[in-house]
Formats: sequence, C-alpha cells, structure tokens
Amino acid sequence: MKLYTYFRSSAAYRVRIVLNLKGLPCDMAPIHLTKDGGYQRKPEFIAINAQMRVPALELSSGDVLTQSLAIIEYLDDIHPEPPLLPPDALARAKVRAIAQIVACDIHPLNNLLVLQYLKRQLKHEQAEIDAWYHHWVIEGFKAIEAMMAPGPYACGTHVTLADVCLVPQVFNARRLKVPLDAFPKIVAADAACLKLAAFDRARPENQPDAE
Ligand SMILES: N[C@@H](CCC(=O)N[C@@H](CS)C(=O)NCC(=O)O)C(=O)O
Repeated sequence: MKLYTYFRSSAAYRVRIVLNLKGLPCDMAPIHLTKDGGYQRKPEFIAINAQMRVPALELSSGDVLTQSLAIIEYLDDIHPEPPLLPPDALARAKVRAIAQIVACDIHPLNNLLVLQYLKRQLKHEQAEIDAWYHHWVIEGFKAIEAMMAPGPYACGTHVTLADVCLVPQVFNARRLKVPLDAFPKIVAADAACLKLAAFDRARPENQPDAE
C-alpha cells in the first residue's frame, strides 16, 4: 500500500496511527501542501484524489481510497485486530461521537484550506485567523473533555478511534498555541497514547518529509 501523506496533516496522521496499530506495512508518498503552490494541486495528484487533499491510500489492487475516516473504517474492516471500536453498540456510539467532534466539527473549520481562504480571499488579519482557530478547537475540546471516560485513553482502558482522531488534533492545537490547561483529561489521554510506539512513529516529526 502507499499512503499519500503530509507530515503535518492531521487527517493523514490519523491514518498513519491506524496503519501502525494494525502493523500494516505501507510506503509513504509525501505531498507537500504548501511548496510551489501545493503538490496536491498538480495534475499527477488530482488524478489520484480529485478533492486535492491528503490522505489518500493506494491499495495493492490499484484502488485509491480517500477521506481519513473512510480509509480507517476500511482498514478496520479488512484487518480487525486490534479493533478501533468496542464491541458494545452504546460504547461504539460514544467513541464515534468523540471522533466525529474532531473530524466533522473541529478539523473542517480549521484546516489549512479554510485558514488560507480566510486570509487570501476574505483578507482577515493573522490575529483574527488565530482567534478563529482557537475558538473552534476550544469549543470542541470543551465537549470532548466532558465526554471522556476515566483513562488512560479517551474512552477507557483501550485505544479507540477517539484517540486516533484526538491525538493529531492536540498536536495541531499545540502547534497553534491553543492553551490546553482547561483540558486535563485530553492532555492525559494524548500523553498515554504517545507512549505507544504506534502513535509515536506516526508523529509529524518522525515522518520522512518532516521539516
Ligand atoms: N475530511 C478529510 C480532510 C482532509 C484534509 O482536509 N486534508 C488537508 C490536510 S489535513 C489537505 O489535504 N488540505 C489540502 C490543502 O490545504 O490544500 C479527511 O478526513 O481526510
């Protein structure tokens, strides 16, 4: 398999964690999202993902999957061990709710494309863009903090999809200097996850394209 990735992309980071958790070998194909106008906009990559985003996962069959949650669900279907969701339906819904706060509510408002649009098209000042970013992370993290189970991980004693989504979002929040003091459970779950080799190897700074 080949993962089209960018070291700082939190959506690609989610997929890297899952590949590692499941012990799946995968070549990394870095797509630089900012250099030369962004390699995601070059015709070679548009042929891979018409949405011009990472991650995209090329399977050995030649099929290409896009959207991190769809990729992760596919990997979990094909390689069920270790599972990313608990067996019980109620517990599964709780895990998915945290994952979706990150993937559907926080990240789409704060990803690079949106921040660039605020700056380039709508001409907002950097301070306003930073305030936008902080606001949406803090709103989402407040809810997640209230929903989290006693640890060590986001939903209890096993790593789940909630952790897979949360850890990259915490990385991003730290990079953009969002204060995390009000979120001790999130900070603790992030630290617990990063002690695991699967999470550590997926970190942006441990990628071949890290800058
Ligand atoms: N919902 C998508 C989001 C993918 C996404 O927005 N990726 C960002 C990087 S985190 C990207 O490729 N942005 C392209 C750009 O900034 O032009 C997913 O979960 O895969």
